[in-house]
Amino acid sequence: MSPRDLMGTSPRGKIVVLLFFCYWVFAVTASVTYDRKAVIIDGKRRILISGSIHYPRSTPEMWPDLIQKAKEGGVDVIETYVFWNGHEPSPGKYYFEDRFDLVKFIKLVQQAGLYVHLRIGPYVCAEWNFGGFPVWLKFVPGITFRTDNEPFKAAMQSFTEKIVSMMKEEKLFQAHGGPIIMSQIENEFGPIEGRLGVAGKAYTQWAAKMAIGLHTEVPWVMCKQPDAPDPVIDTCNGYYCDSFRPNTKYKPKIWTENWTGWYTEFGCAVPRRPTEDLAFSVARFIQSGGSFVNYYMYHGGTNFGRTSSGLFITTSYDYDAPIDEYGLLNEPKWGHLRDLHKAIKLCEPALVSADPTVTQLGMNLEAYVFKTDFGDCAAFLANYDTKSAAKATFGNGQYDLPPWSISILPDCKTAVFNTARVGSQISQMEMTPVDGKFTWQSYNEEPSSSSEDDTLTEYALWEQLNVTRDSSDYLWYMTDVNIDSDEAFIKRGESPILTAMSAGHALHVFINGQLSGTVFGSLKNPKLTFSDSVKLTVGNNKLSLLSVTVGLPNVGSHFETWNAGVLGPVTLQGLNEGTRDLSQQKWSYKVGLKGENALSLHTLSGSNSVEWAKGSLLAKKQPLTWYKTSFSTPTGDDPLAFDMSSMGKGQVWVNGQSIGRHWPGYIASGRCNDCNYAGNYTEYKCQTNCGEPSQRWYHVPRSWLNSSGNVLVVFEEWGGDPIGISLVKRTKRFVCADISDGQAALKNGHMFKSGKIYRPKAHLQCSPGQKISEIKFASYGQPQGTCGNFLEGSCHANRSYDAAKRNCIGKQSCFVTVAPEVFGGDPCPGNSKKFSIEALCSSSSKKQFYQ
Ligand SMILES: *[C@@H]1O[C@H](CO)[C@@H](O)[C@H](O)[C@H]1NC(C)=O
Ligand SMILES: *[C@@H]1O[C@H](CO)[C@@H](O)[C@H](O)[C@H]1NC(C)=O
Ligand SMILES: *[C@@H]1O[C@H](CO)[C@@H](O)[C@H](O)[C@H]1NC(C)=O
Ligand SMILES: *[C@@H]1O[C@H](CO)[C@@H](O)[C@H](O)[C@H]1NC(C)=O
Ligand SMILES: CC(=O)N[C@H]1CO[C@H](CO)[C@@H](O)[C@@H]1O
Repeated sequence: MSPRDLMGTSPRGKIVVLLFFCYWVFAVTASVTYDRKAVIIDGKRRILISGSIHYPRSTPEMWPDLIQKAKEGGVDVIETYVFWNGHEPSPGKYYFEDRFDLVKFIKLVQQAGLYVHLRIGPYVCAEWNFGGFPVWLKFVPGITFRTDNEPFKAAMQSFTEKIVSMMKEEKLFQAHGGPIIMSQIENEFGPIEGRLGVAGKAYTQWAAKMAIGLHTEVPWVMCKQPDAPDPVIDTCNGYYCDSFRPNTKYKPKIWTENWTGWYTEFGCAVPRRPTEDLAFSVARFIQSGGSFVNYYMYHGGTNFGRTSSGLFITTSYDYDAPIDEYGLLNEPKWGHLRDLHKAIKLCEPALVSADPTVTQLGMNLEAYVFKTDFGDCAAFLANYDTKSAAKATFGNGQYDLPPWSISILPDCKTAVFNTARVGSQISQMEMTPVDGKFTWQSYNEEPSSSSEDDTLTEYALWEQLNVTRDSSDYLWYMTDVNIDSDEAFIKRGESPILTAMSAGHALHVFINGQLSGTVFGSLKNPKLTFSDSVKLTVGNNKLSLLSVTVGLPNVGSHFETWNAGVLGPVTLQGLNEGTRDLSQQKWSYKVGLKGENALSLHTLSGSNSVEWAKGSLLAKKQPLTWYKTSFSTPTGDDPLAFDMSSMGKGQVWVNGQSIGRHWPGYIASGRCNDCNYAGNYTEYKCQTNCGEPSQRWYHVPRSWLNSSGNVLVVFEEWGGDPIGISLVKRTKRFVCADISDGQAALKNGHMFKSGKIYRPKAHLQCSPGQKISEIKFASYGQPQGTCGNFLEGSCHANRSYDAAKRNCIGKQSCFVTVAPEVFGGDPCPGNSKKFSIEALCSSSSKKQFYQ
């Protein structure tokens, strides 16, 4: 009996039969199954809203709050990848502590009453170093990644089994009473499979079979995998997934990655995705029969330490997600999606039981109606036009649809939500410097050069990862260059040209301890060539190349072939002999920096083990320099960050914890045009930060700080000036609301109170510890502009300010009901109106000082 035989009965009949089917086939009380409409939990088809939160991208102290904010935002499922290289740093040696405490994370989700989608992978991509693969895997003899290769499959199976058995022991799968309702094996393999031919196909079959054989009793999914074998569900990733169809008629339509924004690369502008377009894409997916949508990311967080990849992916993984990097609500995105989720949930009974009837209501206008025999009816009215608003006639009503928008009618009559009308609060955040100045000390990292007692030497250029095994970003390539006294360039007072070819990602060239030049690549082209004249003197010259990686690549196949570092050739041009090839001469190697490996300057004990220069001896804008200072923690809960804008490139630690790589010296290029939400989104459409550092602020979690005596250590490669570094806190500057009165409001997920539609309310909320000190703007009528630039229109209720001032001044949060009587009457009867308000948030906190 195949699941297909179960189709064609009545909708509710199907669920019962399918459950029964699973029961006797697998002989277990499988409480999570699926059919063509939806995932079925405990016998109920569900519309599920999911959000990605990657546990190592925040701290365990942040987890409960992030999960709670996701829950309040209407999320049912927390989705996370499992990060193999974090959990198995060396073969068979596992780590599940601190930010990698996966069980704790899942249990916190469970305590909040939410489900988990565990995307084990264990290839995860995710802009995570090496796509989540441990680098030691690259050196397993005979390995070929992500294909029908025995050593690879053995390692993948062993880690997958490890995770599944942990989850079983802790009773975390739904069948054992836990929150995990779904798991993923592999990740976006479909696009690669074709290139690998027969072996690719065989690998897909093997991966599915291996996963199914683990008997988790929850469905497995494979994303971007059109040939996912039964019963594995193939799912969609992308900015829009409404036209996606699963590979069989008996699988539900699942969107595993709906990109809420996009990641940032060092050297590139920061992408933002308009809230209206994101909501539109989700409504489109649901109206076309989708039943599970995951926001990638819901909280992006931070690539602490050396976990980012890409290459060149920034330390911030904010992703323009509904919860920002710091754990604060990204408004209006968070609130607008919350309102969308409420509206969708009101439609759930109709959505899970009926298939939509699609009707054209005009040019670019469509109605999707879900109507059951049991009296449920939900409608989605869509306007696909990117320029014109539309008036749609539907049933007995008329509905105003802004361009590129969908209105949701949970009873087929009342429009409770439109994707382009953002009714939730809008916040403008601010990074406020904490008073006081850092007092710096410095330590010079002497450029390394070859010497008699070098242990790592060879008459060849070595591939970088082969030597470092990624234990550090840094590898020194050192050699001697002998120049005879009869060299013509010496007599002519000229300099020969040194050329060094590298597979990436950045390179500093030192001659006799002096920096000769720096080159670096980009995500699109990590390879680089240094080619410049260098000052050489008669006799022995010390040539030292400091090759630097910026995260290992995370996308593709054949990870075993990926290289970094100076692969050569390295040549010297303009000598009497012509060009001298240095590639085959004797090279010495040193892994890591002295301050990193020998001295551990970034740790508390290490930083006390050397004499630091202070006062007038402090290094001034020198390359390869360590800096140290100490500071006290400002009181309060506002998230903290370092403003690194005066620095070039390097790494930052606080109390021995790595905050990540800084690179504000890499200025963002891109096209930062005005952004219109309407029209197909791509990551190039709505960019910010052009001409500024790609990342200026670096998050330091409060849980890493003591109240005083915190040690901040910065390693700077380029010669930035630490005097410009400051500690800042992230607070709200002003908050706005912009609400039309034509739209019904939802209260606790309901549309009506004793038959009457709820009135919309403008809600305002400052950060904890802040109060609303001023109403900068308030207008009920037809105000123009957007938050920060509102203007009164010709229709304006002259008592617009009264209610706002009365309700809000001096409060941390407040609301104003949007109704004519609140503002002294209707200023332009018969016209549609809205209420726009902007309020200033001020904090009364005491001044803080550094020590
Ligand atoms: C890798 O390093 C070893 C020494 O550790 C060396 O013998 C070998 O040639 C290197 N291979 C490459 C490709 O660099
Ligand atoms: C958006 O993209 C889809 C799919 O590529 C295309 O069919 C549609 O015409 C595009 N719409 C607009 C307004 O560009
Ligand atoms: C912070 O406090 C912990 C104990 O709570 C201590 O182990 C650590 O050394 C302190 N860090 C600093 C920089 O003083
Ligand atoms: C509001 O302004 C209108 C037009 O200027 C005026 O007629 C009316 O009296 C004003 N109402 C109040 C309450 O000030
Ligand atoms: C990386 C990737 O797959 N990007 C795709 C995201 O979705 C958009 C629109 O659906 C595609 O154009 C991109 O290629």
